[in-house]
Amino acid sequence: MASIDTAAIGFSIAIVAIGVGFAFYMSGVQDAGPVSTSPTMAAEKAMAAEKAMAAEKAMAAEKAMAAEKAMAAEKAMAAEKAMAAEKKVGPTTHTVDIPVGTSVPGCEESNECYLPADITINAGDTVNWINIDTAAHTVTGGSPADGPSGVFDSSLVMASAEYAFTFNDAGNYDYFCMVHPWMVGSVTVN
Ligand SMILES: [Cu+2]
Repeated sequence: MASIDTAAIGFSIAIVAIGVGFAFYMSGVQDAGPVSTSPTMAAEKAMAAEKAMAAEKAMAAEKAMAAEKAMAAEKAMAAEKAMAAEKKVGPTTHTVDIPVGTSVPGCEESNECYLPADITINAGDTVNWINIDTAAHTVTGGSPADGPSGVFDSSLVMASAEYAFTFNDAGNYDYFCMVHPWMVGSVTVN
């Protein structure tokens, strides 16, 4: 009989234990209610952090681009300065060829009796004519119609010979070949 009592007591204790456990479980579920909002807050925080990082990254990228732009601009300015410095280096010599075959008419049709036939230079620059033809030619200031201007005249430039003249005054200088009057050219001095 005593064993049945023990079993009954044990059963009762077990039921009470389950009841208490259930109560605890319910309170836990109820407690979980307000806590359940924290995951959304955490997600919001994570999103905000991501946004902040993205903004930082964008700013860093912008800064890098601005720095690159500034460097490119500096380089361009330096290049321009170098070019300006080169220009200021002083008088230069320009080459004009007297082409092969100009002793017979034809070159005037394409304005190639001197190459280049028209050249623009700065005051103080020199033009050096090189006769690469087999015939002799002249580089004579003026025009076939008006004759020599007297400003410059190479007289006969033999095959493979050269003639140079320095133009110190601005202006437009026509010239021609006294041997072959179809040969004309011009020098524009700025
Ligand atoms: Cu000639």
